[in-house]
Amino acid sequence: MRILSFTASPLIIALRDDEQGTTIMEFGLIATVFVTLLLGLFDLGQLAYTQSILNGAVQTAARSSSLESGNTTAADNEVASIVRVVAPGATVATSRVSYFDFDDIERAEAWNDADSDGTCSVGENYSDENGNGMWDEDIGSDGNGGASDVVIYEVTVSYDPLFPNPFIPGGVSKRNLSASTVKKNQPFANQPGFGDAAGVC
Ligand SMILES: [Ca+2]
Ligand SMILES: [Ca+2]
Repeated sequence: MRILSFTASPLIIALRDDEQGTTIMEFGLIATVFVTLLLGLFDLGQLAYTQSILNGAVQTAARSSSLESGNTTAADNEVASIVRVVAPGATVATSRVSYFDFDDIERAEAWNDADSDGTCSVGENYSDENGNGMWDEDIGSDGNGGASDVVIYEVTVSYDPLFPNPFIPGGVSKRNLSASTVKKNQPFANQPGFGDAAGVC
């Protein structure tokens, strides 16, 4: 019976014993971890800095908007302009909801909750305090309101990271931030009271 035998060639032996590529392999592994950490730090830095800039810009815009001479469009544009310095190309969205006073924030309009279910059911009477012709679970009105009104100003920001990281889940997706504040408008005129028109849900 013939027994097959295998004898490694000198080339195979040389390749097997060659350790010159070891350093490259090690560098590749370490570099991946290092770059991931570095990108993560830069990304967190941009996130924290943008949030800080956004907070300050929102406060300034809300204060200027609360004045009789306030220009909300200009204030919003200024916020976007400031944010885009640190988050180029960011999408900036703003919203304002006004209330008669602080106690009214997210308050429902008065209604006769006959069935005690916490909402204005069909047939129940309500008082249309904000005058929009319907019952509102939140009495707030969109916009900057008028004299002495309390306004919630909120800004949301979405941007592509300057330091995307393809090595982690979500590392290249958009970053989303928001900031809000509450300010009372300057008492530059008499504040209209609540409406009292009756309605039926
Ligand atoms: Ca009800
Ligand atoms: Ca209403």
